[in-house]
Amino acid sequence: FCSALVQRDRRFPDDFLFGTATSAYQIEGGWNVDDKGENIWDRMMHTNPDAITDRSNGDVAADTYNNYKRDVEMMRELGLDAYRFSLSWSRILPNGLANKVSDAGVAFYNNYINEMVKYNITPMATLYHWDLPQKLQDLGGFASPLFPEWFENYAKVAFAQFGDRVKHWITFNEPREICYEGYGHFTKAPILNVTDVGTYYCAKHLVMAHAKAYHAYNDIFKPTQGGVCGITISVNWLGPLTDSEEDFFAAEIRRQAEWGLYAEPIFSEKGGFPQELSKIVARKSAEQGYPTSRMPAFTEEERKYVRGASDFFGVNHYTAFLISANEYKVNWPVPSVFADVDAGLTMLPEWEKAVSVWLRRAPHSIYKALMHLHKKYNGPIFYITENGWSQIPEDGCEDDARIRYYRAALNSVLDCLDAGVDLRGYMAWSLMDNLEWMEGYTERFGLYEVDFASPKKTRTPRKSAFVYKHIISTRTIDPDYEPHTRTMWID
Ligand code: PNW
Repeated sequence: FCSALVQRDRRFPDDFLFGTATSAYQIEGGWNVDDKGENIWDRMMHTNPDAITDRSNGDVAADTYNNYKRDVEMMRELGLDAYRFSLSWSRILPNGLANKVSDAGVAFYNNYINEMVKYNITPMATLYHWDLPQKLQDLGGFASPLFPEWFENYAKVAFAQFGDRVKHWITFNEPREICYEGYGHFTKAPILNVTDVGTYYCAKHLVMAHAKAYHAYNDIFKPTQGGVCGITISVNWLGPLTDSEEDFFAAEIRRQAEWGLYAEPIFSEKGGFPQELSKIVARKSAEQGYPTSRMPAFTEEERKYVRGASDFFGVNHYTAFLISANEYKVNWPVPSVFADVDAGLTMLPEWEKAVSVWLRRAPHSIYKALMHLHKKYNGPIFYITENGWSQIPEDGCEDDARIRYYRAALNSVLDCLDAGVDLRGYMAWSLMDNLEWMEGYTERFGLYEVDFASPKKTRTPRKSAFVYKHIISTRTIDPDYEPHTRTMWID
């Protein structure tokens, strides 16, 4: 972070969308108001509090259900062009299925969206950010081949209710975290830990569900509403630890398992699951006595239906890992996705650490990840739909490490734009502190601090909020900019 003169010269285009991101369960609260149905995070946090670092839950969270006008005021303070948020499926369809639409749930999102639109903030809505209606989980959730149909029906309700104002739709947030962490491991609800097939079954049904929603939008809604529909995949940079051929191959297989499972069927020319990984899983499955591969295949018809079914590639990017064929291996359960991959991973000690164990400031990681995707998938339209930095609550509002992170990240974004990547926007995670899933309220990602002990869940801008505001309004990164006040204003 040193090329001050060069940076000052470089500008973000006027139509580049600067925003922030959040998700429903992490901020809304109102978990049982009106006729809202129970979701898998409500269930897990209520029945298994020991799984959560501080035994907390999202019953109230930042209480956006009652504070949404303050949230939009913060968007105006920052001067955001766009805001990415998610819809809670069981708030809109208490039953999970589309037989009954909640008037109260629809009214809440109408109010919230109208407040954004009133101030010219482009709403970007995610249909699914991890809060599956519990009833659908009881029926198998993403492991059920009926899942794509349930999701399509929910998506159609959302497009019909909100699509006159919402022109940017994201079907799923982070398939890897849904499928691997929720079904193949125990780090996200519903903590199934079905290591052999959980991730792969979920991946197939998730990708099919995405395609169904995409086609429904494209065929029925897009002609009159004129928006776009895509998917957000977590893509950290995963490069080889050394120049050896073995490490190059190990990194490729690891990328296929981390995000290729979800990106390849949609964005590759050929479609279907990643080829090398498919072969490895098929071979190991046979050796392990499974009658068919643990990774399900796409029929020819499904492959064609899914391929190309996205108007943009949403990327959640945070950090980088270095992959090794022989070193840093852990004892994965056998069989499991990462036993299938059979590679180790590490980070470099000189990369500054955040409080989340998986998060460090890795140099140029956005540039490396996006250039890789840009070349691999023939220059699709990208949005960075999340990027952010965590700290402990005690660190308060003087968040210089976060400022270093955002400046470096946005510099990398400018490098992508210079290199011809069709990157249309950048959403910082997050507008404000929120429920960090299994870590509860112990890790804070907000540009605004939230005082969770206060009755009103008071929001206070951190130093990084002033820096981000300055970047947005000037369309440049000034590495020497020092905010001289901690009192916020609306331009
Ligand atoms: C995202 N990683 O998850 C989620 O979309 C957010 O809901 C979450 O609050 C945020 O990032 C911060 O954790 C991620 O291992 C989880 O690199 C793990 C990783 C990245 C993103």
